[in-house]
Amino acid sequence: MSSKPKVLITQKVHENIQAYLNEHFDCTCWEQEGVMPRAQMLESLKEVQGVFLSGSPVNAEFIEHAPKLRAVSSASVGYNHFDIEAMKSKGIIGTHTPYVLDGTVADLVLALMLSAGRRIAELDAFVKAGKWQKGAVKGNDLFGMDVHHATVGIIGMGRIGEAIAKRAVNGFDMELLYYSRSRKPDVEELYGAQYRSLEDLLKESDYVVMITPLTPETENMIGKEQFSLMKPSAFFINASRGATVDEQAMIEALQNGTIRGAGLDVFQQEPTPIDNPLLKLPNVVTLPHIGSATEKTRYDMTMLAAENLVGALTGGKAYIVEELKGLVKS
Ligand code: 8YV
Repeated sequence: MSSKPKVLITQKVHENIQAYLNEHFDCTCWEQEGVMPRAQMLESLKEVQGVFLSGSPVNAEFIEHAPKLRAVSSASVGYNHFDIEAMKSKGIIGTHTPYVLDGTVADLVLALMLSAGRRIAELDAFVKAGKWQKGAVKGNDLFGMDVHHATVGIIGMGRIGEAIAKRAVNGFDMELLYYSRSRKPDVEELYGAQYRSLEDLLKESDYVVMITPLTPETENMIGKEQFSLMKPSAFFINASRGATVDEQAMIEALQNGTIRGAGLDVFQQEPTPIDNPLLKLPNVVTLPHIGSATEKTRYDMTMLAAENLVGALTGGKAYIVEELKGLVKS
């Protein structure tokens, strides 16, 4: 019988990463594309000490099915799918994958700002629909808003926020405002970032960027009142989690001209239903939650998640999420 810890791998991973996991663990793996169906996942938890997953909820139901569970490793930086209290009560460690995706997500945020501000997706559809004809375009029909030298307000100045700040200031000469749980003297010094209250940030920014983790404090942080503070010429960008925003209030703000447009990588429900009114609005750029989705970054995240699982189950190095660090004695 194998003396290696038993673990469940709920998605197919690169062969190198699988080989690394096999060296350390007795693995039960989902071999097909996509993620192991929930019912099967729950049935497979009985004997395992560790689980590798991405966004699947680790809640009371999950934990009830896993009496031997000691660690869950998520291949994501966000961990709002962890029920922290339930995990704490059973002493289950949770790990995530910070750092390796910062630049990739920051690139996408700049792409959303450019795409919304310069109307890239809308005008691409315009050309392809054969509407770019002599005499058909009048006055400022095709004009958008500059990104360079505009004011960007970043909500959530963590590692990804800082990578966005760097690009916005060094690449686009933007004015930088931020709102965060704590002041970031380094970011203020390096990029001239100015701290603002949430209200003032919303009032002063041309591009408002949401990049805060989803927590009880940030859930529905932006709603009708907050949109009404924004400039009618401003754009709202969300690459954090859909639930940080009251989506209905955002739809209304976009439909009635309270704000000019939006660039969204995340939605309240994912995949977002095809009848979501956001999908009908020309002033909204929508993406299917691809912030970290490049081959290299997803490989790096998956490798880091595998290393975290090894570290968590063998007392080695692991990126344990902040709220669960106390479970490990140093
Ligand atoms: C994840 C993300 O890959 O890291 C995160 O928090 O949002 C993405 O990069 C995705 O959530 C995995 O399900």
